Amino acid sequence: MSEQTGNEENMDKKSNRFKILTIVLGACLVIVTALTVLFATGVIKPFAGNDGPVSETVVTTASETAVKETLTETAHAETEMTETAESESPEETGETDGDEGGGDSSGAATFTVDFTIANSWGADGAMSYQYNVSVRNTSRVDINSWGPVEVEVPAGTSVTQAWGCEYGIKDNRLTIKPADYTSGISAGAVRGDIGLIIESPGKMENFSCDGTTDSVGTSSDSPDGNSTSVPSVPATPVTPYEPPELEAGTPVGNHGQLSVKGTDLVDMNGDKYQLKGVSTHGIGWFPDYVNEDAFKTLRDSWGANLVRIAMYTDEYNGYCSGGSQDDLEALVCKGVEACTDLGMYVIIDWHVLHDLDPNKNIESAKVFFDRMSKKYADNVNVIYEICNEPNGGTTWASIKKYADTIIPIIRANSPNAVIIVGTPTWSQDVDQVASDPLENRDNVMYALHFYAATHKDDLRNKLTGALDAGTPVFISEFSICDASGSGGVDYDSADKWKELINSNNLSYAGWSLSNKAETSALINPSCTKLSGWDTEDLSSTGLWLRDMISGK
Ligand code: IDC
Repeated sequence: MSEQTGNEENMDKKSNRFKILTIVLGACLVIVTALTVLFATGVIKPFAGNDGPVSETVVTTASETAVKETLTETAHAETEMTETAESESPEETGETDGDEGGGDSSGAATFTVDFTIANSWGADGAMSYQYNVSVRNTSRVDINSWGPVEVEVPAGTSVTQAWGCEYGIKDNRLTIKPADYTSGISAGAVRGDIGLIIESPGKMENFSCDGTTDSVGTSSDSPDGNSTSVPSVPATPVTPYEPPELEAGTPVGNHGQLSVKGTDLVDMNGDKYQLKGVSTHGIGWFPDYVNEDAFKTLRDSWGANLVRIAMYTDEYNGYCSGGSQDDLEALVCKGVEACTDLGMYVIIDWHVLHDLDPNKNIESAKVFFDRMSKKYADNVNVIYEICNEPNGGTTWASIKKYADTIIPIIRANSPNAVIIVGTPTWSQDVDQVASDPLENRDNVMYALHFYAATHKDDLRNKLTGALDAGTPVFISEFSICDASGSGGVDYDSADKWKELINSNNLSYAGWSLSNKAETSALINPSCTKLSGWDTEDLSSTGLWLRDMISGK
């Protein structure tokens, strides 16, 4: 092959390469032109404009400062939040922890606080928002505290109620930190019994923020160590109730704040005092008997100084089984306030029965007792019965755990209130208390319930033994028929109980203020009067109880 031929071949190769390059460049030009046209016509959007996932990522992973900035916007309006997220600079997202869900086993741990609107009411310019707050421990270590966290809120925002947290508002910044009982969260768990009701002139949305804490280690979490339930709570905020002046001559006017001394209930002068009264039936079943005239009849013609308001938690649209929490709570309050007007003592009874173990609905109980003890903090006549009748094998240890959670919640608001704690086996095992006392036992009494036709010497002996061992007992529910609430009356056993109760000055409430066709109902089934009952209106049980209360 000649040199010439060789050169020609080289020339050909070069010319081929040139052609390929031209084709490639031409193709690129076509693609670029096409893309330009598509962008210009809006058929394709740049990535930063693709909202949704981008804004979510920023909200949950940005640094605390960046999140606060974002929250300023989210608290106002959703659309503004998206804008903020879109314009987030790489530097800000670059501050991201980078150890998602990891925390740091030697130092700070991470958590996320979600504020979710559960309810809202009011009118434009003055809306109330009920936020359920849940805190997720996003680290791999238990945390002992998760606050304070701070978010910016519209000017003029105020908090009307809070549970499970403490709050402050200053310069449009809302700060929340945990209440003692919500502070500990196990690694990876969610704490959900926290909430706020916020009143705001601006529109509020759901929002979240992240935080870190150095307080790591052993968690003081709820009994299961892994609280994940977010209970619903009544929508309306709690307004503290201002009780009227105590009227001299009424039971509360004469005896004031009660307390527990040894095994005795004593009045404000330290003198032994016996409460004698009646329990409503479940207020969800028989709401109409919760009325002031009914209680006045009990006070004036029976000599009662006590009413127990029984609110079932599990049965028949109970507080924790689908009943309207607003309506049930309103009925409890109606009953408490009727008693207050009449100068009578009143028990708020969290009527655990089919739910067996009070820990089953402990999250709702925390909210309920926090609300009630806040509302009635200034009432000297309110007594809290925190679990009617644990049963189904619920142990005293389990009840203790529950009581040692609920009692401090009540004490934080109403430090002196008398509290009644249920005992195992439908509130019969008062004998187990003395050897294994509660941590929080000041002004606490223990429930013993009996149904005279079923419970006889065995239970009477148990009661005597408990008193001898120094256990203060309150007979917060009983009747003289069998334990079903029906069957025949056993007058012989009933009289023995009466003697035992009175000789020990024990306080009691008889079941139940209703006209249900069952032996324990105090009103005859044919009587539809809701107050002012005469002798002929009362059942055999009603007549017997009226005699007992009036001292016959
Ligand atoms: C009963 C009522 C009855 C109702 C039932 C619901 O009398 O009308 O249908 O509850 O479970 C208790 C309980 C109390 C019971 C009562 C009678 O505290 O709620 O009321 N009883 O069974 N303990 C022992 C007996």
